[in-house]
Amino acid sequence: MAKLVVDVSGMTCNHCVQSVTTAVEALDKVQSVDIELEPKGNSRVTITHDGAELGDVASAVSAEGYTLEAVAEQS
Ligand SMILES: [Cu+2]
Repeated sequence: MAKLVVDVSGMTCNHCVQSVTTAVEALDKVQSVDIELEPKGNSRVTITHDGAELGDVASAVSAEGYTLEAVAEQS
């Protein structure tokens, strides 16, 4: 299982967390999503996956109205 950690801007509350979790978990090859909400900055999104594409994650995040700002860790 691989891990992808990204920083996402624009998330302010648990509704945002739920939206992003649902959207990213719906992607192919994503096992689980864990989000550390940081309402005043970038929230940290940890994705456990089995070959998911970074571009697909970025698209899912932006489709919900948020922005993938940076990749913090990829393994
Ligand atoms: Cu919100």
